[in-house]
Order: sequence, then C-alpha cells, then structure tokens
Amino acid sequence: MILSADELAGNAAVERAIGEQPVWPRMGADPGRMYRLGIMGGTFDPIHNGHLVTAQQALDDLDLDLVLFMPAGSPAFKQDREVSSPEDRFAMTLLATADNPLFVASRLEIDREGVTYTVDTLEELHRRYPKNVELYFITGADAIIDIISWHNAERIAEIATLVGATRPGYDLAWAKAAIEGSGIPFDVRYLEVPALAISSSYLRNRTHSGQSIRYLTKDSVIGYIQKHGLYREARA
Ligand code: DND
Repeated sequence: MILSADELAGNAAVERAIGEQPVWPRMGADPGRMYRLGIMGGTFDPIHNGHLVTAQQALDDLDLDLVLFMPAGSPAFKQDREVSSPEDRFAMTLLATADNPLFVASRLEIDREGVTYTVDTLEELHRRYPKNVELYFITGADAIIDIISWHNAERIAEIATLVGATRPGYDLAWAKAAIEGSGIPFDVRYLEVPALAISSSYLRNRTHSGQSIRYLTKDSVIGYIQKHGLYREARA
C-alpha cells in the first residue's frame, strides 16, 4: 500500500505536533499517572518487520503508551559507511509506521545537524516532556553491549531505561555480564522477540541481486524502494 498525500500529511501533522506539544495519548497530561514513551532508534536502511515486531512487543510487554521511531540523521557508528539519505530513511519509516496509531515516526534526529548521538535525543525528550514521562530506549540485544561505548553512556543510564530485545539464538548471559561489568548503572529490561532473524543488510543484498523482499518489510516500504531505485548499486 502506498499512502496518499493526505495520509502522509496527516502523519506529518502528528509528528509536527509531537515536536511542539505532545499529542494523543497526551504524554504526561495527567499528573496523576506515569507515562512510558518508547524510542526505537535505528539507521532504518531500510526499516523491516524485525524493527516493527520488536517495537510492538516492547509496547505490549512493557505497557508503553507510544513508540517514537527515530531514524538517525548521521549514524555515529556508520560514519565510514555508505548510508541512504536521511529523507529516504525517514520516508520509509513514516510509511512503515503510518497504520499504527501508537507508532510515530520522528524527524528529531534527521533535523539535527552533525553526528547523531542518542544521548542528545534522550536529553531533548527528557527536557520536552513533563517529569511523569519515562523514556524507554529500545535496542536489539546485540547493540546493547555497544551502548557501553556510546557517547555519554552515563547520562543515557540516568535518563532512560533500556529495552534489550533478543534476537533468535542470542546468548543473553553475555550481554548481561557486559552491562553489569561496565560499572554504569543501566536499568535494562530484556525482551524475548521470537522469530525474525531479519537485518537491513539482508534486505539490501536481496534487493541488489533482484530477489524479493516481500513479507520481510511492509509493502509500502518495498514500493518506495522500487520507486526510488534504492539498493540497486553494490555497497562498499
Ligand atoms: P543501528 O545502526 O544499529 O540501527 O542503530 C541503533 C541505534 O543506536 C540508533 O538509534 C543509533 O543512533 C544508536 N547509536 C549507535 C551507535 C552510537 C550511538 C548511538 C551513540 O549515541 O554514541 P539498525 O537500523 O540497524 O537497527 C535498529 C535497531 O533494531 C537496533 O537496536 C537493532 O539492534 C535492532 N534490530 C532488531 N531487533 C530485533 N529483530 C531484528 C532486528 N534487526 C535490527 N531482526
């Protein structure tokens, strides 16, 4: 499904509203309760069903109120690699999340100049929302070990809870030991996400070699990839 211009504009309006003032469910509006805001950060080159299923499971299992999908503008750990343009990655993220009212694609990171650091994003959300909004940063369990070496990891631990989603066959004990051994007091909730050993590079490689990526990501994303000729060229 390709969204009409009106549908896209509708989602963009929601996103603009999120930037200025939280929209439904109005995060933090009721001072009598706590709110949980999930943030699914990624390069999303392209976004796929693994990302979507993980976010949905985090939403359900951790009782989140909303998940922001946050494509990185200039991914910190991919400075030496070729990455699709931020606008292409944002458009695919918007298309993939458009039919879920509790998923919102955010421009926060792609509109920020310079290298994208997660701590800056969390700091901004922390400042923007009232104190009764808790931040949950969702990541794959393989990436969670890297968090120790992320920019200002200590501050990330102070302002957000981490959600580590395990991929199939992943040894969780190793991740837990690495986190505990870091000396940084991360609060990590682990999540088992069954199936889906999908990766963005797998989708790129299949597209490059002319194979179908149907059922690995949303049809709307596949339509965008075809229409814009993404991943036709081999990457270094
Ligand atoms: P990736 O490039 O791994 O994203 O970046 C993940 C997040 O880390 C982004 O928000 C980056 O800005 C942030 N980061 C990275 C490095 C340094 C710093 C920050 C810093 O601040 O210093 P991908 O698009 O490849 O994947 C997105 C997420 O989805 C990742 O957490 C990945 O582990 C996870 N994932 C899956 N989860 C479940 N099932 C699957 C998955 N495939 C990817 N099949």
